[in-house]
Amino acid sequence: MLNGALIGCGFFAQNQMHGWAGIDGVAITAVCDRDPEKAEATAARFGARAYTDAAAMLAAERLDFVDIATTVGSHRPLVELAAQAGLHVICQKPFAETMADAQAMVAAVDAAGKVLMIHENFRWQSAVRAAIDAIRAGDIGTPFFGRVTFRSGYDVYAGQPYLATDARFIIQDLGIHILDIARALFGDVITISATTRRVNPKIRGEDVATMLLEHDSGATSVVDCSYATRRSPETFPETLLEIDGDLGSLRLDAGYRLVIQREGETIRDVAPPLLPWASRPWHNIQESVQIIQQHFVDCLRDGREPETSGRDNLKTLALVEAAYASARDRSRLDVRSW
Ligand code: NAD
Ligand code: 89V
Repeated sequence: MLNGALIGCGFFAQNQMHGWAGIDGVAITAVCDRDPEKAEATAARFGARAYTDAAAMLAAERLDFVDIATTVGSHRPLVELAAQAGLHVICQKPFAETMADAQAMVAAVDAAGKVLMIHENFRWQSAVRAAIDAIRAGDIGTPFFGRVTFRSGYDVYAGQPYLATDARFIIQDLGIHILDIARALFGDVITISATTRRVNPKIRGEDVATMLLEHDSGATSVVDCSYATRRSPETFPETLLEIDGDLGSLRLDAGYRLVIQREGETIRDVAPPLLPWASRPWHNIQESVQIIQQHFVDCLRDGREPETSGRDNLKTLALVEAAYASARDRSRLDVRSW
């Protein structure tokens, strides 16, 4: 049995607790939030002990890992605390506010000889995964063009008010997921250029971003996201794909429809299941939480580095940083040395 503790009992952590409850061989024995009401409510809901101080919790509990579900500003001190306590760590995206913080966290967990995985779950959504598996299997040959797109008018600010008030919004919150999907599909990136806009006047950061990526593999991808797009049907929170390869093409269309054209055409319904604790339209994301948690546990048991390890995520985070710099300076940036 692996014993874990959750730090941060807010909006998204509830999904993580439900997810863990469905993973065999894992028990989340303690939860912590500096807000005592949130800590106690989550502890009571899921049958764990409640704490308001992470250091006190790590000192009192016998743990194998911590799951950090706080917002980005607290990630570095909490990851370093867990590393000092000799624990494996799974930490929510965005990993860090700066590359220096992210590198320090990777080094701290490495020095402890433990595993650090980033909860970068979009590449683990079952529909997206079906597309990644098809591309990696060579179903359309070698990709030369891709579009990874997420456009929505869904009110994300109601559940996550900080998204309206933080200086950075869509690239750091959502673009990070779809940049990571582009890496999973087409490999590491050589150059990136980006434009950003704020369309909604009531928020502080940018709610639209369009990015152009040149990949090491020779593919070019367009990665675009918007929370200012009124569309019907509303596709939140689906990531849609269009990929052209030298032998065929792949589309992940709205409604979780995967179309692969080679000599003929195959159409698959890749809709995620509605888990008993999940609710539409979030069920796509909610299912991926459990899938990524299972990957974390499998990697711990097998002694493997997770696909979305802290080290791997440095490359996704570099794209976020470079996209902001490119949009600010109207430049195209080589990210190989970031
Ligand atoms: P939230 O503000 O609702 O919850 C964060 C909680 O952490 C708060 O209750 C806060 O009191 C607590 N906290 C902060 N610092 C703490 C500390 N040092 N010790 C103990 N508790 C502390 O935020 P949220 O919307 O749940 O987002 C949390 C993270 O999850 C963010 O990084 C966000 O980007 C991410 N997120 C990921 C997904 C996904 O699909 N991967 C979806 C939504 C949110
Ligand atoms: O997945 C996320 O990071 C969320 C949302 C889907 C709303 O962008 O913040």
